[in-house]
Amino acid sequence: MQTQTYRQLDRDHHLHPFTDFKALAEEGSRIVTHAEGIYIHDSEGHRILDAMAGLWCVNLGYGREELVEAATAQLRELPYYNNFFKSTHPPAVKLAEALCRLAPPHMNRVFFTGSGSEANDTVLRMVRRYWALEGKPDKQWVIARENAYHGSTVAGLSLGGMAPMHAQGGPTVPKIAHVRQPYWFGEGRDTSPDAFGRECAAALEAKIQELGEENVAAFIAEPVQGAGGAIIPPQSYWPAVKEVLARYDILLVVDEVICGFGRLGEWFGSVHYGLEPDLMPIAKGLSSGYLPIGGVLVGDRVAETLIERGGEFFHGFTYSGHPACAAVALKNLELMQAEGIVERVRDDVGPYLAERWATLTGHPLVGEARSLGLIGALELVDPATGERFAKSLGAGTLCRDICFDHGLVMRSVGDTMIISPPLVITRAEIDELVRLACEALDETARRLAAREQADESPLREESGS
Ligand code: PXG
Repeated sequence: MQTQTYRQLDRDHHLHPFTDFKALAEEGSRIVTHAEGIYIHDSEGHRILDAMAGLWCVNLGYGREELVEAATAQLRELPYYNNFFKSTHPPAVKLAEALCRLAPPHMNRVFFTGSGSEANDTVLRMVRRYWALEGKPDKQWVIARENAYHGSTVAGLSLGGMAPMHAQGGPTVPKIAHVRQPYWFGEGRDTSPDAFGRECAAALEAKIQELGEENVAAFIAEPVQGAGGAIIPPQSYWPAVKEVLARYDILLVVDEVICGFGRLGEWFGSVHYGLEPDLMPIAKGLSSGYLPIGGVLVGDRVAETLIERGGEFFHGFTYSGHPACAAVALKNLELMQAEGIVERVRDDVGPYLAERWATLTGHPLVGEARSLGLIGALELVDPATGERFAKSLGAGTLCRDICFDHGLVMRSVGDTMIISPPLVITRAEIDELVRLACEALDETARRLAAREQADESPLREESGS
């Protein structure tokens, strides 16, 4: 089928996620046809460096035959069976064991789901159930953070702190509160990063006290906020949060959907930051995105109560631990270990990206370039003032579109440009990524200057009056 035919059918029948349907219908979608390594190809013959690893997930890169074989072999052997009603199957059991071996020592159980959102729905069910079983049924409040992303189901979006999502679809799940995010560049530049990190931790403590410890079930957070804008907290933040949490009896949920499986140079973001979570939702990199699978790793404290005192847990999904998805995830973990992917991110390509990415700080459009492991962000600012552009200029979206035209997928969150490339990216490919990003920034700067000039031109003033 030709590009135009696909575009027409897409426009006529397909409602895309997180999309302005009408605007997309006018612009037409990009049709991605195939991919290999860290590159995707579209139907018009463009080869594009995918610096987002799909949607933060294709960690082993595209075209890994071993994963394809794991899926097909399992589909032939047993394409589906469930884990309900006292049944299970070898891939789910093997994956559960492998995951618990990689997880911190106090995490020895996993509950499988089909996605990260379902994992966070499971989290909400588990923490409230845990406290009810502990004889503290009032402990129901979950404290999350503004601008966090925990998924798009009703529980996921309620835990998340994305204001535009809350504004759509009516009331969110009750008893979820949001506290300040540790976004120094966006919200804390009037003080030092470390002081700001401690202020954010203090805001968590203030919220616990306001709600009353006896009513708070858990605190949930991403180690590094992904969808919110690759927000790497100030160094003081996590140690200060740990100090706060040590003073209260509430559970810690660390959302590892993006940071898990090597993104920060450890198997889990929690390990990087020295956290001891009670629950860790996982998904994405678990299967390198080849098939959909997620889950919740459950620490011994919660697991023992659910097992010993819980009776039946009325929760689960048709595809919890789906055999083909589990087989692919298992193979993905085996390959990651055999190829030393996590160590490579920590000791080689992570530091190399940090070094190369930091050079972009010198670009007039860049107010901050930050990275950790293989996650990174650029904050776009007006070269004239060093401050944010007017929102109406749409600098981030413009830069994203220009990146695509230059053969690079870099995502924009407002005027923050973010990357999260496949973990198999090489040093030479990092050089290419940074070169493409720099070219795109140059072009963005030119186009923004032209837009600003047009805004100030007499013609524009006349038409506006
Ligand atoms: N937690 C975190 C931290 C995530 O990043 C989810 C949960 C939900 O996972 P599922 O599998 O249900 O999507 C996510 C997902 C973006 C973007 O635009 C990010 C995600 C999903 C879709 C878009 O950056 N993250």
